[in-house]
Amino acid sequence: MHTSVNALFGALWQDYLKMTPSALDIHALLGGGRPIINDHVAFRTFRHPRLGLDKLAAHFLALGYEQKGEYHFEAKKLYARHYEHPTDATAPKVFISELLLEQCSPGLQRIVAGLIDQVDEGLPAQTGFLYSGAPWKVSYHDYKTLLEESEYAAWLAAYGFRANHFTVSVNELEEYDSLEEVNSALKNAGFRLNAVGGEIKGSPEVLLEQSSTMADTAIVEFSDGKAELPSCFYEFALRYPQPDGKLYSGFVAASADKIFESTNVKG
Ligand code: OOG
Ligand code: NI
Repeated sequence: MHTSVNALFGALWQDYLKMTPSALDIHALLGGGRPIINDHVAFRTFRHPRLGLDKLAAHFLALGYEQKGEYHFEAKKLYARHYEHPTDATAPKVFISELLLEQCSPGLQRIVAGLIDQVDEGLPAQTGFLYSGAPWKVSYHDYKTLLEESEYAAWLAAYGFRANHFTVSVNELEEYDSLEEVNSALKNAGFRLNAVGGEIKGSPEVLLEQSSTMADTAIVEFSDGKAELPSCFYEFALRYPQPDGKLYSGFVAASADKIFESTNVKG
């Protein structure tokens, strides 16, 4: 386990940069040379005793994070929770989701069982697991079969365990006051935004507005060849104050449902 929040997020960031080279351009564009504060990062996994959400969360609980909200995505067959650090205000929030395998087809379950069989029981607790990528070999054929049923399952089979996005805290940006301005700057610089359900997900009424780029691409090595696929993306979040004056710190399931689509192959 990592000994500090900084060490863990530093390592997550280095892996994420390899998958998302545009992240540095986005920092330069939005930060104007100043450091960017990240609101949260997100991870994906399969629900399974050996490597479900709890196995990933253990790394954050060990660093003092606390479990907060939970979220259900019926159509995508996902369950998620978010975690916050109670005292370290600079520690990004963490959003972890898992695919509910028991609700998926026998064919998908069979392919995923073949992946999970390749994972040693002790692996998910090891330091570095959260940025280790795919701990299994998968064929392009199986990847395509997963893709027909679940973009999420296919992405996870190809990319495994790593931050699938970091999220700029728009509240902390000095030169931008609204998510519209951030989106315009991104589009003028040539970035493609996730437009599923509109470029801005959420509203001041739900205390959270979010947008995201469509993922960069990377070359994935399958057991039977290589393919260029969507990798990881950058998200932008603007939070609004609650009645008690504190910024809302949760997530909004209806918005998250669309953010997941930032790694879609089609679109
Ligand atoms: C997570 C999508 C949800 C948010 O901020 O609502 C999300 C994912 O793509 O794994 O990040
Ligand atoms: Ni997010």
